[in-house]
Amino acid sequence: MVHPEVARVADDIASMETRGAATIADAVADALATQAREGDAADPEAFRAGMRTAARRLYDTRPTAVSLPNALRYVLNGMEGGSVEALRRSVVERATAFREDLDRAQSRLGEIGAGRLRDGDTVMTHCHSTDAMAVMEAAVADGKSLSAVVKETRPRNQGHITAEVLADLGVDVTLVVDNAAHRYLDEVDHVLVGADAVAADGSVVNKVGTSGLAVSARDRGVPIVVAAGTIKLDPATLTGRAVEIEQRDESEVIDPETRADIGDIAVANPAFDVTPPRHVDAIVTERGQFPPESVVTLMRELYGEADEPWRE
Ligand code: RUB
Repeated sequence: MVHPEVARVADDIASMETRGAATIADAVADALATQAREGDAADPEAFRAGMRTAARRLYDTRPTAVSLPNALRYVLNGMEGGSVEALRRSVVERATAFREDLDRAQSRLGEIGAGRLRDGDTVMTHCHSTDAMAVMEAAVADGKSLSAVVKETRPRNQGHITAEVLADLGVDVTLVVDNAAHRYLDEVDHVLVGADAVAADGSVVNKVGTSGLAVSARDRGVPIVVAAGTIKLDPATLTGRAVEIEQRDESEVIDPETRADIGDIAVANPAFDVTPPRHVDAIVTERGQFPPESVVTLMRELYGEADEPWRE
């Protein structure tokens, strides 16, 4: 049986109460640990089946952030032991290690990325990325004074979270509507975004609007930096699988009443888009920064085959 806490975590991810690729990964690892610790399995087989069911429940929440299946893989592939007690211990240890690594990776990539920012620089952001925020935080900790032009990021306005985080860090923040981005690019030194997935060819999947921002930034000669820990690398793309782009409910885009007044129209709400490697200057990970075309080497080194242990 899926523990109620696992169901709650899954519901929070689906409703975006819990959101952002790294935060989702952390939440699912913690949920698997809860399933292991508090599940009611009577024997090893039931324990393993319960873990797989819990993992599938978590997997089915949102399709794009690869950190989610990467977290499930890391925890489930470390499940071992001949008794329920041993299995339980292995899952809890593995989930704890995953969450600690995630935390360390974020601090490390922040320090690495901070090296790109100079005192007095202005950064443009899109959406809210904890990896990107780690870069800003590390730069501020280095004593750099920074400004930010923060895109509000329709339809869910995650830019408001970014604005609050950066203001708390002491960054001088200007919030702009998405359509004003091009107008402000002349005044910024870097575009800094996160990623939900990075494909083997170096394409970056992130909040819809990232690819248009990257095209505009290229046009203005502004470097585009993607802060993305290695859990964002999608090993399934090594064999040519495309990253699925989540389509969310149209009510996020338009009020149902207004829509009815307008008449017979279609509404589309893709949550993410794909920025090709030629529009990305650097991908900053905890293992260093890479030109997008070379992440494939790191992907091969860190991930084997993209198995799906929750399906066995
Ligand atoms: C969040 C989003 C973020 C990435 C990276 O989209 O696109 O840029 O997930 O975030 P949503 P992080 O709000 O739809 O989840 O760096 O925190 O992993």
